[in-house]
Amino acid sequence: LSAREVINLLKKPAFDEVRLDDRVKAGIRRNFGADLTAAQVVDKIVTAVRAGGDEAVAGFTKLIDGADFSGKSFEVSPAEFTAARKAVDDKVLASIRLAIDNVRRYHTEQLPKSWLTYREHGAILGQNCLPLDRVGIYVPGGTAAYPSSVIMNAVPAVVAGVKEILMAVPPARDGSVNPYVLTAAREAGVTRVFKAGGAQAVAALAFGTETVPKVDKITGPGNIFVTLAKKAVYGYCDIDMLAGPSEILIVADHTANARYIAADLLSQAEHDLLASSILITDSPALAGQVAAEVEAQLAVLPRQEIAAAALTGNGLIIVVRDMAEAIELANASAPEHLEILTADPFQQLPYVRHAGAVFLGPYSPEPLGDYLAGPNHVLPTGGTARFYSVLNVETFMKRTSIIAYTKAALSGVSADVIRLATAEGLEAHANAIRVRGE
Ligand code: HSO
Ligand code: ZN
Repeated sequence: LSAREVINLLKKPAFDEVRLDDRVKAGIRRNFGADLTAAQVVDKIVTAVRAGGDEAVAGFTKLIDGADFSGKSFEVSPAEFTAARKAVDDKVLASIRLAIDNVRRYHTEQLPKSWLTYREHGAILGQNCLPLDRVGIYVPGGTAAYPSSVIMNAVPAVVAGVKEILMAVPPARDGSVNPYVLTAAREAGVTRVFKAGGAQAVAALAFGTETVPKVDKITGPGNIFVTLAKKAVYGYCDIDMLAGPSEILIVADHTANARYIAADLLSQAEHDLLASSILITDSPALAGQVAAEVEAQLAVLPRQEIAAAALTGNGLIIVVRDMAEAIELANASAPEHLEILTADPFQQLPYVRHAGAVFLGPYSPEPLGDYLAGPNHVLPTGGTARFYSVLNVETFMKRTSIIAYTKAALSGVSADVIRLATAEGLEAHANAIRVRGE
C-alpha cells in the first residue's frame, strides 16, 4: 500500500453508525420494531426518560436488559453490597485494594493547585480549583463487567473531592449486578449504585428522576447507545469524552519479543468485536513471527471468537522502512494505547504526539495499565487522542477565577477599561468604572 493508503486505513472514525455490528442492529429491530439508527433509538429513550422518570427507566430496563423493577427500587441495597462482598474471594479483594491504592497515589499527583497572586497597587488575582458536587459514573455490564473501570472512574473523583459519586450499571436478567463491580464500587468510594444501563441510565443521571438525583457530569465508557446518549445530554451536564472500542498499536523493532507482542495485541482484541490491534515494525522477520504467534495464542483463548472477529476487521501488521516512519504512522492513528518495544524506547518518546497512553519497553504490557500501574485506563479512542486526554482528577473539577482590585489599582486602568467599553458601545460597562472614580 502507498503511505497515503496506510494512513487512511489507520485513521478510523471515533464512532459512527457504520460501525454498528449486526447483532446490535438486530437488537434495535427486535426491541423497537423498526429499522432505526442507534441515534434515533437513543433520542426516543432520552426523551422518554426525561419526561417519565423512574417509570420510563424501569420500562427500558425491562425491555432491553430483561430485568423487572416495576414498582420496586432499582438502587442497590446495603444487603446486596454485603452479599456481593461475600461472593468475592479475599485474594481478589486484596488485588482490588492494591489497584485502588496505586490509582489513588498516581491521581493525587494530578491535583491542581488553587492560587492567589499580587499585581501592581495591591491587586490580587487568583484561581480556585473546586470539585464538582455530584457526578455519575457509567459502568458497562454484560461481557464487559469491569471492576477495574469502577476504580478508574471513582478514584479520581474521590481524589478531586467530589462528595456524591453515583454509579449506573446495567443489571442481569435476574436483576443482579456483578459482585466484583459492586465490591469495587464500595471499596473505591462510590456513594450510590443504580441498576440501570444504556441510554436510559445516562438520561436518568443527566436529568434526574424520582430516585436518581441529577448529576453535574457523566463519565465512563459504554456501548454505542451510552456514547450517543452522552452526546445527547451534553450541555445539560458535562461528559468526559466519547469513547469507542479498545485499540492497541505497537511499534517494535527487531529486538522485540514476538510472543509478548502477540499477547498484547490479543489483549485488546478480546475486548470487543470492533477492537483494533496493530503492529508497526521495521523488521519483516518480526512481522512474520508475530503473525504466527498470534495464531497460536488465539487458538487457545476463551474469548477466541471475539478476538478473531476484531483481528479480521481491524487487525494489521505494517512493515515500514524505519522507526521514524513507524512513529509517524502511530501519530496519524492517534491510538488509545501505544506500546513502544524497541532497543531504546525512550528515544522515540519525544516524537509521540498523539496517543492516549504510552507503554515503554518489554515489561510494561498494556494490561498492567488496565489494572494497577496507577494511570487511568479510561482513554480517548478512534483518533480522538488528538484532542481528548486520559480521564484524570481535573475531569472532576472546575476552575473559578478570583479578582480583587484596590482603588489605586482600578484607577490605574480606568481610562483603558472605559475606552474598551465605549468601543464596544457598552455605556453601562463604562459607568461601572466611572462611578468609582468620582
Ligand atoms: N483496555 C480497556 C480497559 C480494561 N481492560 C478494563 C480490562 N479491563 C480499555 O482501555
Ligand atoms: Zn483492556
